[in-house]
Amino acid sequence: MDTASARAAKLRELLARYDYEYYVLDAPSVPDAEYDRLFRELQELERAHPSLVVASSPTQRVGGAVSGAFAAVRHASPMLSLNNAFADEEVLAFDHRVRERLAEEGLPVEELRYSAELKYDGVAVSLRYEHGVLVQAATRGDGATGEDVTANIRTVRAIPLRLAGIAPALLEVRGEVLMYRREFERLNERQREAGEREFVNPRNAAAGSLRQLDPAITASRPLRFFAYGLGESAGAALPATHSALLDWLARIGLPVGPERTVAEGPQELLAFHRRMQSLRPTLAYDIDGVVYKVECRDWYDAIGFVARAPRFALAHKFPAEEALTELLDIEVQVGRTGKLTPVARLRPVFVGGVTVTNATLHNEDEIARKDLLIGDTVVVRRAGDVIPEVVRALPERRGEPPPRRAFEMPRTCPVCGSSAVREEGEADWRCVGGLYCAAQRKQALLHFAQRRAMDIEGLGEKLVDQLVDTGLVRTPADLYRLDIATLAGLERMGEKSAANLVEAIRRSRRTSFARFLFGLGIRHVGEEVARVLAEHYRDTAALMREDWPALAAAKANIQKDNARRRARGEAPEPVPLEGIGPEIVASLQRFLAEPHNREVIAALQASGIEFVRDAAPGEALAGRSFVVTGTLPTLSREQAHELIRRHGGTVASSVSRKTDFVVAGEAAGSKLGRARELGIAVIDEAALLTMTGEGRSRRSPDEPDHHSSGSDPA
Ligand code: 5U1
Repeated sequence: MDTASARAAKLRELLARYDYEYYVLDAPSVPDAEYDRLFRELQELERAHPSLVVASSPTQRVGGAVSGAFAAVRHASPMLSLNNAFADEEVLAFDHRVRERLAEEGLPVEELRYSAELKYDGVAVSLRYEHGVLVQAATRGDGATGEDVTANIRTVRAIPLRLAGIAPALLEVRGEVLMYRREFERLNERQREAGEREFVNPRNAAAGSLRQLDPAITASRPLRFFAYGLGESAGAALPATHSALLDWLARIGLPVGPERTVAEGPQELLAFHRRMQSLRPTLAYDIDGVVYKVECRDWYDAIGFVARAPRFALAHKFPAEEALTELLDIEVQVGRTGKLTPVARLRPVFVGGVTVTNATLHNEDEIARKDLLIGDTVVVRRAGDVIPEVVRALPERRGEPPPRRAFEMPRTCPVCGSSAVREEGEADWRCVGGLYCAAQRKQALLHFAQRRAMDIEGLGEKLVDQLVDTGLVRTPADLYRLDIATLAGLERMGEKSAANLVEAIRRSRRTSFARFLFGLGIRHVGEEVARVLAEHYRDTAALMREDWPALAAAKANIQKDNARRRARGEAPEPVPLEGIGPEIVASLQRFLAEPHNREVIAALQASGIEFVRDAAPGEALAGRSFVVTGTLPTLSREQAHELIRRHGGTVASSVSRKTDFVVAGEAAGSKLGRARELGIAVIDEAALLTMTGEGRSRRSPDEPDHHSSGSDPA
C-alpha cells in the first residue's frame, strides 16, 4: 500500500507538471501518448485503492455527475470592471487623473509607474484556493454574484488544482478563460462534422464550454486560462507591485500572459499599445486591447474607485475587428480569365482600423452558404492585415426595413454581354467573351504589364482603362505600337510620362521566356508553371508545335508504367514536364488552339520580343523553403520571392512543417503566428539579404511600387 501511495503521488506530480508544460508553458516535454499512459496508470491505481483518490488528482478533473443548474456564488470581494479608452487623449487624461489623486493623497507622484498587459478576450472567472487547493470557481456574473462553475473549471488543465510551493489560507485568483484560435477552429470543425452548432468566435466558444451542465463536455473543450489579478487573500505575503504579483502568480503555477511591460509614463503606455496592436494578429488567442494598472498596489485604495471600476486601471481598447453594417448591393466584377466575382457593396463601416466599403463574396455558393440577402444587416470582419470579409447575416433583423432581395448570378457578362457559364464541378461563372470582353482585356493587359511578367513601369489601371476604352489597345501586342504623341493625348498624360512609358514598353521587349509565358495569362499557368514550360520548350515556336493530347497520353502512360516499376522495386522513368498536370495541359491546349491567341503571340514576336535567360540561380538558399509575410522594409513581396528563387530557395505561400524560414516584416499576420507555433525560424529582411550575400536592398524604402499588380480574382 505504501508503494502504491508513493507511486500515485509521483504520478500526480508528473501529470501536474506535464499539464503545466503543455498548457502554461506551451512546451510539452513528453509526447501525448506518454501523458495518456501515466494518466491511465494513475486511474488504475486509484481504482484498486480508492483511498488514494484526492481532490487535486488530475484524474478528478472530469466531474462525472451532471449538475442541475449553476449555484450562485457571492464574490468575497467584488469582481470589478474596467473603464475603457479608445483614443490616446483618454490615456493621457487617465494618467492626469491618477497623478492628481496621488498628489491629493500626499503620495510620491514622481515614483508613479504603470504595469501594462494584454486584455484577453475571454470569460472572467475567480478561482478560490484555500490552503493551496482549488475549492471554488465562479464566473463574474454581475460582479457581486456569479455562477459556481467549479466542476467545469476543474477540467481546465491550464488551471492548477493545487498551487505550487505555497498554501496560503486564502487566495482568490482573477483571470480570463479563453480558447486559442486554432483550437477554436478545430472545435468548430468537429462541431460541423457532428452536425452540431458552430461557435461564432473563440470567446463565445469559451463561454459556451464553461457553462456546460455536463463537466465532461467542458473537459473535451480546449480551454486555457490567464491570471491577471487577485480578489481576497489571507496568509500570503503579496508582492508590492502589480508586475511582481504577475511574476509571483506564474511562480505558483498559474498561467500569466507573456506580453507585458512596466512603463514610466503615458508615452510608454501608448508605445506598448501600438506594439501589441501590431502583434495582435500573430498571437495564438484573441485580445481586444491592453490594460494599464498603477504598479504600486499599496496605492490602490487611495486612488479609489468610481462605481464598480477602479481609478488605478484602464482598458485601452483596439479598434473592433467585427462590425455590423448593411449589405447595400452585390455587384459582379469580371476578372482576367472571365471569372465573375460577386462583390458586396457595404454601407461604409469602420472596422479593424479602416473604413470598409466592399468585400469579395467569392462565388454564388458562398453567398448561399452564408444565406445573404441584399439589404441584410451583416457582420463584417477585418482582422490585422487580412482582407475584409462578410462573415454572416443577421436573419433575425429581416423584419426591419429595407426590404430584402435575393442575389442571382447574371447569366450574361455585365461588361460585354457575352453569355456566362458555370462548368460542371466548378464554383465560378465565367464570361465566354475572352478578349472581346473589355473587362478581360483590361485585366489581361494589367497582368501582362505587371512587375513579375513584362515589368512595364507606369502602365497602371487608369491608363489601361483609357487605352482599352478609346480602342487604342486591344491586345498586349498593340502596346508595342504606341507612340509618344498618341499617349500624350490621353488624360493625365504629359509628354514626359508618355515618353517614359514608351521607353518602358521598349525595354520590356528584352525579357525571359518564363516571364513572357506567365504574362500571357493562360489559365493555371502561374510563375512556377511558366518556369517549367520555359525550361522545356525554350521558345514560342516549340510550344506552339506541341501535340497536347499526345503529350497528355504519353505522360499518363509513363506514370502508369512507373507505378508498375515501383511495385517491382525498379527505378521510375522520368516523366516529361513533371508537375504539369492534366488540367494545365488542357488549359494550354485550349489557349493555343484559339487562332486569336496564336495571332497575339505572333504579333508580340514580330514586335521584337527577345528572350534572354533569367539569371542562373545561386546556391546559397538551395534546398531551403521560405514564406514571406508582412511588409518588408525595402523589398516588395515579389522582389523578396525573386531574390530567394535566384539563390536557389523555394517560396511557398503558407507555413507548414516543411518551411525552413519565415521572413517577417511589419504587420506580419497569421503566418508569423503559425511559424511560432511550429517553431520555425523567423528572420527579417536584413537576415535574408545577408544569407544571399546581397547585403543592401534593391529598392530604396521610399520608392513607391511603380505600377498596379493587375491582380485578378480569377
Ligand atoms: N489583463 C487584465 N484584464 N483585466 C480585466 N487585467 C485586468 N484587470 C481587471 C479586469 C476586469 O480588473 C482589475 C483591474 C480589477
